[in-house]
Amino acid sequence: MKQRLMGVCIACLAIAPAAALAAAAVEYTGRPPGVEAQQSKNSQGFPNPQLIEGKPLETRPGEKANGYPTFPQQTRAPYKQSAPFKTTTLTTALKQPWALQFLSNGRMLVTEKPGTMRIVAADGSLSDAIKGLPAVNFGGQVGLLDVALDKNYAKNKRIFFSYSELVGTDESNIVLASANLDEAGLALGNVKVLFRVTPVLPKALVANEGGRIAIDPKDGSVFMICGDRSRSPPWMMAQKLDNTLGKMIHLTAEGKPHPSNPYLRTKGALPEIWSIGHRSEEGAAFDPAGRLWETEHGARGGDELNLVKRGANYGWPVVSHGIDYPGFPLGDGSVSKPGMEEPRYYWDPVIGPSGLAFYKGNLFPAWKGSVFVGGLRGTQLSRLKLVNDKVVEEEPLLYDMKLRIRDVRVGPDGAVYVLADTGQLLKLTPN
Ligand SMILES: [Ca+2]
Repeated sequence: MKQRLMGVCIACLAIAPAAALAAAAVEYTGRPPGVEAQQSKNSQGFPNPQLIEGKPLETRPGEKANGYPTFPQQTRAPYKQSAPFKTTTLTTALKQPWALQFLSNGRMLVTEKPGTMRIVAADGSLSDAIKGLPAVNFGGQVGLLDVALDKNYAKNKRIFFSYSELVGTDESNIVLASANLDEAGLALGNVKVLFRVTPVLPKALVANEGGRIAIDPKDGSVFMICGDRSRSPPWMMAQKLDNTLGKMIHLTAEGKPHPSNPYLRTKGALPEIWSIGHRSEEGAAFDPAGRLWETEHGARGGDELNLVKRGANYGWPVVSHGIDYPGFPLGDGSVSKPGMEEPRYYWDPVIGPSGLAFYKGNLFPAWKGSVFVGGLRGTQLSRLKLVNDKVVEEEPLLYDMKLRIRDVRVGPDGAVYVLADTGQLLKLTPN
């Protein structure tokens, strides 16, 4: 058990069983030996945030003893309370929900990791499972993952979705597909696989697989984040251009490498690659200025919020603001190197960042300029206020509900919608 857990990101396990956490505690208590938690604990056994205006939420020492931010407020931004809100639980009946998108009339399209997609009505009632989905390899962190609507969905009813596919009996990879959704008939038609992550790997490697999709609001092209699937110590796949592990990929809506991609004419490089050096990306979203951001899990420490640029290298596993699971340095222990992008923000210790959504609505004026980050291990919805691409304040919402938050989206009505691993769909509105 101990050996098996060493290379697995405990923060990312679908629903971390108490036994797994107890066993992992031998390896990783979330704080250095001898340092006792000062606050009450969340459902994952980690301290709740410290809520003092102007002070950081985190009070524990970082995992990386010699770690440091490379610019002010790259980590531990001050807490600031913002707008009062009320939380409505629309349903608790979803099965390991992973992603949601908004259809018309307040309805939502939701994926469930075991391999089903449903429509949730505005009142929270669930449709039957949508028919016509391909077979999904469900287990660990994977199954049916993200869903996104085509930029012209109102006309063409095309959706994009990602899932883990079994290859033979022992191998798997992440797949991006498109289909046409018949909302009234609850069926998918014209299902096409657009892209498969390469190489295929043993299906036992169920961690750090990525799968989050973001649609470029300018041209409707499709980005997907592909995790590196590495155990500990990490391999160098994310730094190599001959595979799509540890990468952001960028395709046209028809599934071709996008003509603006950086390595189309680089010998030996895969043409779908947009950026490299990622580990385990769980959130992706465009900001109001039309720029792509992502969140990714570090190992021990070093969870990141990144602004994604064409052809950039995000450093994994050469540089990190965290350490490897057994407590060893990653690479030579550096937090930065020339030619590698620094995260715009990082967490050490980790929160297990998941879904990502910029607030673009009008319902909460106080949340304009903020981005929301779901927290799995942190069991919180982090609100980060950005000014000039720097985080100037951090506020943990919903932490008292003790839920592993998987996805967050801002609805067309300006409300904030949140999915939790244990089946909840929550709606946040002004109080
Ligand atoms: Ca990085």
